[in-house]
Amino acid sequence: MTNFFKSSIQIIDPLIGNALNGELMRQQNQIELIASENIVSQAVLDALSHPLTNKTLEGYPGNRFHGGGEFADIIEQAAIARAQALFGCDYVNVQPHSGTQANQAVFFATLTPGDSILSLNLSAGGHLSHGASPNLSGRWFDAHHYGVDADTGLINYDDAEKTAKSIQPKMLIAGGSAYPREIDFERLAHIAKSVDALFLVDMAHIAGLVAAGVHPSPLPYADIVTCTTTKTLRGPRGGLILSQDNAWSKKLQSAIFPGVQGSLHTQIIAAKAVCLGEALTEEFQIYGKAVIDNARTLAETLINNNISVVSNGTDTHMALLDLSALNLTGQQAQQILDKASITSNKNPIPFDALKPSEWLGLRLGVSAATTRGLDTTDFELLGRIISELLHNGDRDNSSLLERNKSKIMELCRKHPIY
Ligand code: DSN
Repeated sequence: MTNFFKSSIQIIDPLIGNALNGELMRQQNQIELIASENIVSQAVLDALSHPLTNKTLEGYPGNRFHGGGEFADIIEQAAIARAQALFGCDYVNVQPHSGTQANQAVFFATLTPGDSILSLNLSAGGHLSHGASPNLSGRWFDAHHYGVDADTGLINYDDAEKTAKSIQPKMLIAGGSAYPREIDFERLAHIAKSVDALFLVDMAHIAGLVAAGVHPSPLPYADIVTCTTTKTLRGPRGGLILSQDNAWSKKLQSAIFPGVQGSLHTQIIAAKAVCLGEALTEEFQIYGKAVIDNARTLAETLINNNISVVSNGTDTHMALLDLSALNLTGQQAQQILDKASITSNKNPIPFDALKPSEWLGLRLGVSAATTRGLDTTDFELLGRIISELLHNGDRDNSSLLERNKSKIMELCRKHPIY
């Protein structure tokens, strides 16, 4: 007998229940190094699984299209107020379902199809939603890209300026998914201004570092900032749109609703409020500092063990490994680390091939493992394990794999989750 309101998922739907249990055990028993992931608090999980998910609402607090929104209004207003306090900005929209939808709403509010945009090249660490050809942004806009210097791996600001002067974009975009260094937001804002372009910063990966005060904020320089609440901000899947002032507020509000989205994901907005509240604490500042220390330690250990790291280090939560000297593709490296219970992802490196199966990069991020409590000593060990595994990558060496896997299991036991 099942009770619709009480029976657990294991009784109602064992296929999905068992897969969920498997996923929990997978997370507990591996070290997560995918740079876009993190491990949320129990409070964030409580919000995500709350019956608030039943509530349909459109519009904004105090101005909804459906009744019964009084508690959702309290929650959405708290999320907005917390984001305003955290990032020191006037305009906040907490409704975007994802970072990509936040970007789409910004485009919808500020551009016309056919307008030119200028963003960081995908292989230099940019993002699909910034004008990549298979993405809607690449189909609807005349997208151009700036890149990084081949020797340093750092953004080539002179190149960005030259391209901006020649194409006169309507929008200059900074940020992405795999650029491991601080971005000179002031310089890019200056370039945007010089060609009368809007300046959008997508700080999806670094939002938590900005919130913790361990990375410069783009808000004083950008017309509009977007981010996700996952990744370093350590919240649920979803996006935010922010701006230091209210210049674009009316257009951005209607671009999200009714522009590119319909009803809210109310339970996700509650989880966003919780993670933003957590990010306002001193504990989160300590976490942000630990993320930076751990990422530097990981990058330094890899370099000291003869693994090439793009830009020769990191200023953020991630290191991008260049595997070309190791005769490995990113895909092969990802599979080798997987076998030792380390989860990572293949990634292009600057000037890489177009085909994902040929990419020569591996992206490693420390945010999730830092949430687990791993410190610099643990990351030195991880760096040595990863180096040893990658240097021996093409050999079938099961004892090496087992030895390193048991060290990873030991780290997992030392730092349990949930
Ligand atoms: N852009 C993808 C990543 O960085 O992994 C998803 O957020």
